[in-house]
Amino acid sequence: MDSGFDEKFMRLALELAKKGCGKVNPNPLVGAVIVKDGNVIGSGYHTRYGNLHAEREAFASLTDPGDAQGADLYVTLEPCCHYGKQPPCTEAILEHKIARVFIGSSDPNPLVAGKGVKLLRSHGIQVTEHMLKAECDRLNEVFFHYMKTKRPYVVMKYAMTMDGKIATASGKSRWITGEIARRHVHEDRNRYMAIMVGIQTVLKDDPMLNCRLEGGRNPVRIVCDSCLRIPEDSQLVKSAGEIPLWIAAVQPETDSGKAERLKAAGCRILYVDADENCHVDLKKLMELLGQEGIDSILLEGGAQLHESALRSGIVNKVQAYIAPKLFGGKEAPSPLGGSGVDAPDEAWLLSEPVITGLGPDLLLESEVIYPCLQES
Ligand code: AOF
Ligand code: ZN
Repeated sequence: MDSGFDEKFMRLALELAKKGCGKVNPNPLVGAVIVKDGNVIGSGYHTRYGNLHAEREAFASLTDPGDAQGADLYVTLEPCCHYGKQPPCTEAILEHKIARVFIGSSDPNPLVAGKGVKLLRSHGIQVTEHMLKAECDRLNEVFFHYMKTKRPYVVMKYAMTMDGKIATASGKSRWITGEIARRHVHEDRNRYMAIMVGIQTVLKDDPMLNCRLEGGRNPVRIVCDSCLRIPEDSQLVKSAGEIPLWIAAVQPETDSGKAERLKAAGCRILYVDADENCHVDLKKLMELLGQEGIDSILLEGGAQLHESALRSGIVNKVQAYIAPKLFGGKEAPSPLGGSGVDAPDEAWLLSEPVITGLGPDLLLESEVIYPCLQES
């Protein structure tokens, strides 16, 4: 069998894995395909946190469980070999007498981490690792980061014109990109567990920050609001009973009663230490959110918070949506505020971007490659 043929089945497993987007966090997205004599005889994916793993879903889809004997299994992540919410997938693979296993990514979970592969090999199963590894790894960048650091994977997102403006000089920003790009943002609001903005964005735009995809999941909404300035009649507070709203603030010296009123409205207040500028210390906030089980955050502005986030080393990926338009205007804002860097050689460096066309607009995605303080 040539390798192009094998990759076709791994690609199918990848497509299946993506169906778990927004439902499996903080678990990985995993897809599995069972192939015999060149035909797909079973397939499955991890559908929801706590549910069956992809491999067992694939076995459950077989017409006759005996059909898997001597078959090949393509799975996007190394099969687990431990008891968690689910029993080990390696056991199911052995029980079904699979002959060969093709794997995309290795599982960084210390309970697995190579032990799954070893166990399969020790039972005479032929294992091929790293098939379409780059694609499989990219699919689970959140899981890998969270498993390693116990802090959320942060994606900094903004939409700008080709002259680098995120709003006009008078502050209007609806809309910069077209419908297809905006739909992509909602797919990400479904995919990432939380969305975070600064208080300035709330005061200026009064956003809802929900996911408007049919069947989509609303992210936990987080506002960085050191002094608890959030208006009690804002859309965010008014909807806090239905969609989680967490406010990250610095504990005030005197209690004005606002915190109690916000809590009564359904908000959750997370008190975090202040940084040297008396703002919420973002690194500490990430630690806290990681402990709360938040594996990923879509950071949607504004410019001030973006720059602070980069400066504190918490940003993993940048998503720049670029619309073929020009706004002009000396006072029109750009995606990063603050004081920025002084010299070009002090720039925050990004990896070579992955470019996606979204109708008339472009999406550029790059990893931040400064020494990531979170991982040190
Ligand atoms: C797989 N296939 O589909 C998934 C895997 O608590 P549990 O039992 O769901 O275990 C979660 C861990 O199992 C998770 O951290 C990761 O290491 C692995 N997830 N493994 O072989 C799957 N979802
Ligand atoms: Zn498993």
